[in-house]
Amino acid sequence: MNVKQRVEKLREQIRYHNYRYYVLDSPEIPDAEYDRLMRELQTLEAEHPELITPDSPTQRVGAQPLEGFGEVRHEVPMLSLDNAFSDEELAEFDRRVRERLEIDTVEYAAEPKLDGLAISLLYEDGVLVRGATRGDGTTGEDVTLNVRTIESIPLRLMGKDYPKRLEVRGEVVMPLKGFRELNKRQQAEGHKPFVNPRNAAAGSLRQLDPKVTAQRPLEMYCYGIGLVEKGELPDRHSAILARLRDWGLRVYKGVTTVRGLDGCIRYYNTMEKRRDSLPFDIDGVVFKVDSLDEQQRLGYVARAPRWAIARKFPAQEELTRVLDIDVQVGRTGALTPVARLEPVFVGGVTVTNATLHNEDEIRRKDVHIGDWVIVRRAGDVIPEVVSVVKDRRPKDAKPFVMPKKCPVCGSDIERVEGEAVARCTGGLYCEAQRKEAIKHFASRRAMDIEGLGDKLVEQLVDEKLVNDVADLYSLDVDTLAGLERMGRKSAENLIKALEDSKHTTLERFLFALGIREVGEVTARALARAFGTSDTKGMSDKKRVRTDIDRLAKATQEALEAIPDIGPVVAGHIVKFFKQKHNRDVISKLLDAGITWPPQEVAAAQPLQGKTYVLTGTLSSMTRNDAKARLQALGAKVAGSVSAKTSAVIAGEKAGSKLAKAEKLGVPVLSEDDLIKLLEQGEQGT
Ligand code: 9MJ
Repeated sequence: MNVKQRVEKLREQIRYHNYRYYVLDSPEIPDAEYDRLMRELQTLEAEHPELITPDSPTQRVGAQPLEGFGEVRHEVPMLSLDNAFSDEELAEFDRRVRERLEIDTVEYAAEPKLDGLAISLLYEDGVLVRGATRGDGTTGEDVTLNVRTIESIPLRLMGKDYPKRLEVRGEVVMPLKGFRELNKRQQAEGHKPFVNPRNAAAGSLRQLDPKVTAQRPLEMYCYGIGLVEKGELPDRHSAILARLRDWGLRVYKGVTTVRGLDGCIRYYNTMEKRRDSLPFDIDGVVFKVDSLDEQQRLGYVARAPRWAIARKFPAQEELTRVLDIDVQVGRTGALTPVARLEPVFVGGVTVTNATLHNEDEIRRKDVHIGDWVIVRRAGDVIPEVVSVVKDRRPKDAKPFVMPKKCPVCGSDIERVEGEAVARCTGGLYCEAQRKEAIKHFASRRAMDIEGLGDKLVEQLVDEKLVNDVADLYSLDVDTLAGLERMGRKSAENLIKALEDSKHTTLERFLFALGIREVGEVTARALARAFGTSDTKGMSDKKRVRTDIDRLAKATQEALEAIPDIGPVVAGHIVKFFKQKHNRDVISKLLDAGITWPPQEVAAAQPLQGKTYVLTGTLSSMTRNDAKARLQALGAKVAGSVSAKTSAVIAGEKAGSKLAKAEKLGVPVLSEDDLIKLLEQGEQGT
């Protein structure tokens, strides 16, 4: 084989592996092997520069920064989409389509509506020759050098039967994980973080220096075509997308076809539920009449096709005004500034408050009282103020000043050097902290006191009926029934729920105490370490006290010796038990009859200290079952591979995690190995 042939062979291999890795998410070879192919190609090209071609995989980044972007006139205009904001509007669209086509049921292609930047790619003889933004639909910007750096965009199409000239259209997006990492980097380097993934994608693609774009985590998903010359394409949109996939372009795997309005509504509902678990932001779904013949008969209006519609999700970002900024005191005394907002419908609910996180965040975002702000509510997360619309700031807008004293109890506020949060030092003297502590104590994963909701806790504290968590157990039906909005039946139920809650477990009890940074996992570790298992005829009452006494007397060193407990948490535990009022409350709780069973003798934990990563599909059990069984043997199960991973367990179709394991030299186990490992551990051998 001569050099030219070897170079071409290498390019073909690298293109194929790029496709496996970036488009299919399913690499065949480890990264190290890929790197070797790439290095060999680079070396040969350096020795024989006359062999370099623009579509060589080595040529993604190379050119000098641009002075400005050139213009691109779209030979076939890049249209936008009409929107439907309700099922009714969607039904209207479907009715219009059916009437014009004079058919009963329409077959639609259904796609997620990606929230990024629309891009057109031009391939000539299968080689990427131009990338352009949508611009105003007629004229866009030439971003060829930048799109070339995006690895999911092939520089050359696969296969042979593509048209001589083919324009592919799609959306360039920044996946959420990459967006968060990029923003962390931006902040660490003193740059302004991006407001959302779409802005980050647009900003990254419109960089004059392609080297910057190359470092940004961008991906392109294709959803259609524009210009086609000299070539045959299928007569259905869904089949064209399948063809794009064959040519090595990335098409989102959730793209499908549905029948009629019912099918559209089902797809919309499914995608809305999945929205928060997708790796990128979507702002709706798109329905397109699948038959190209029918598309043609429907035609266009102004700048949008009559054969497509975007069914938008409720907006996750909206504009509203900050009426005031209050400071809330949390269970651990943490002060959180909260913006009181003019009510606004966002993310499917009416929002009146949004968190501002802490003082530094308010400074960074420069939020004033009276400002117009963008509020975001995504999924079930707490709404937050994203940014301020500065040019709408009213003259009388007031900057926020963090109070010097706790707004609830008047105690001093402390802000530990290097920490973002300021805290009220009042502890349980502070009514706000007390209320939060009681709410936490009663919550489902703690003492699980049914019927003791947040509002009732606040009422009980305000009425001075309950001062600390132990007082809950002195309540009686008559007192409760005397409260506003409380019937006798509810009062009786609550007293019964309080009685029931007395039979708990040590780990729940320790979690319920609300010791700083003691979550359920730490509480379980403490219960394992301090719970009595050998009762030696001890009474239950004595045993329960013994458990607590042992924990209360534990030294910093003894606590740090427990797996998963570090110096900070150990410090919080010691400090908690040093305070007499905490010991008194616990004593009162035990007097009230709170009890738990003896600690079970911990099962052998032969995999203690090991960390596994599961990837691919297992055939004999689900990944969740495998995870639970590994954890029961003391192992940790992590989501990503690092040098500390003990082994990666690879099922069928294992992807990039397997490649990463091989790159880092982490051992890889098969499903059979896993079964052996579990069986040995479970039999205690
Ligand atoms: C997005 N943004 O995901 C279209 N889009 O089709 C999808 N956009 C589109 N299709 C014709 N999936 C014009 C725009």
